[in-house]
Amino acid sequence: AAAPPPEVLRERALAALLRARERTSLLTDCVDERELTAQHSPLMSPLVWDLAHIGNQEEQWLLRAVGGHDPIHPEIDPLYDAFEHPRAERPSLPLLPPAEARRYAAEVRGRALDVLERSAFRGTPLTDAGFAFGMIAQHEQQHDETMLITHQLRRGEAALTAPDPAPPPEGPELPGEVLVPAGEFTMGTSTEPWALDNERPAHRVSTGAYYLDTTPVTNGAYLRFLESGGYEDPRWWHPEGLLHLRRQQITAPLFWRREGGRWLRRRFGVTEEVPPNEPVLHVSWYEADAYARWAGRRLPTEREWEKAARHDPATGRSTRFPWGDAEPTAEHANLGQRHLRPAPAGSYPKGRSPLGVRQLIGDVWEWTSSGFDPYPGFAAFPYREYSEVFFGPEYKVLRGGSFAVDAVACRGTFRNWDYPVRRQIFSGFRTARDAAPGEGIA
Ligand code: AVJ
Ligand code: FE
Repeated sequence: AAAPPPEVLRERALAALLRARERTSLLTDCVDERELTAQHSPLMSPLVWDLAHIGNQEEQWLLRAVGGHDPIHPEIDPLYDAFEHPRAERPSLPLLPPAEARRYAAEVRGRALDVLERSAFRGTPLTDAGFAFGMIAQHEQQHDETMLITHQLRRGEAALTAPDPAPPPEGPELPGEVLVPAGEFTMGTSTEPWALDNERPAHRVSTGAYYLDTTPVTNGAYLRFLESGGYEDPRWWHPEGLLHLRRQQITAPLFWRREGGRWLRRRFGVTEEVPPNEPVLHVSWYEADAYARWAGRRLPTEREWEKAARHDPATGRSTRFPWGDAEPTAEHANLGQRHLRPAPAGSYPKGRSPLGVRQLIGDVWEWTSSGFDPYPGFAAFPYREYSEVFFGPEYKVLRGGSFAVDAVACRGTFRNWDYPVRRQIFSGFRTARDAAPGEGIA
């Protein structure tokens, strides 16, 4: 397909950058200076670090690399280099105070929009199709998700609110699982203009026939595992998961507690009863893996997840999203912090895959059984520290995005990764099982 004309690319890049900044402002304007500079959890940076880091990345890529500008404040680069200082140390660094961090990010943005105005969107891999602008919009949105995690971890009254998602449409009960036939499909992409390096290149892979849950696993289902003694039974747990569980005295998903015979959870400063029909949230890979084993099932591989999300059996093509190639709308998926929670299981019928799998995009990041590996033919671009330095089995891949991620940083090929113990992230899962011999063979 021919690249869209420059005015379309410019419009697209501008909209993505503006939307990201609107969200960043919302996340950083709703708390006071003390809260911006405080460390709400050793797992997270102070919000004011994310803010200036967003500006610093934008300066490095849009102003220096694309625009050829000299550095504005070269001396602050090391402060905002995620590899120089672990998150727990960041509050003790001489960070820009809130007003200066805001001013810096705004100054960079002003100049970046001038670079965008003059860009021809071709000539170098960074500028082709506006890649660098798309990458920076995605980077900011990823940090907006990170900042939302910080909001979830912070104590005190709610600083953010959003309307709840609509209840799922009435209709016949959905089948619990969907059969995905055996065979090849195209995984990854060589054509998605703003796909990041780890999503590339497109390559053919094959799977056996398997069953995949129609929706993510719900709180209600997870509670049956928990209440049947699932956390005490070593049969269900990966040995390292069991050790971690005992050391950390983990007995339920993060933010849950039991009170007066009811399960409650804290969500953005409000305590509420755990809703049974909503996808389970804030579980580690170990918890997801244990649930699946208890249920007589397993986590899907990354390949199985992507095949369910992209393979159209009617055409043999891989689409950008489960519903086709069109950009997500509010009718397709729960994305972009429009709601501050996952939507009930069975929501978004317009977002279903050709085989009928629901809610693959948005709601909760879905753990897969796979480690984070490069695709055959992978080339780091534009910097090794985005993906390459993380490749290996110690990270597990998550797919599909959550309610907290914007559409610009979410698609059928998008890959996220984290340690298997992590659960402050907006993580959930669905389960799979092999089909019986003869099932799902064309
Ligand atoms: C892809 C979500 C794992 O937050 O560490 C942000 C994204 N990379 N800045 C992260 C990222 C550089 C990354 N994850
Ligand atoms: Fe970053």
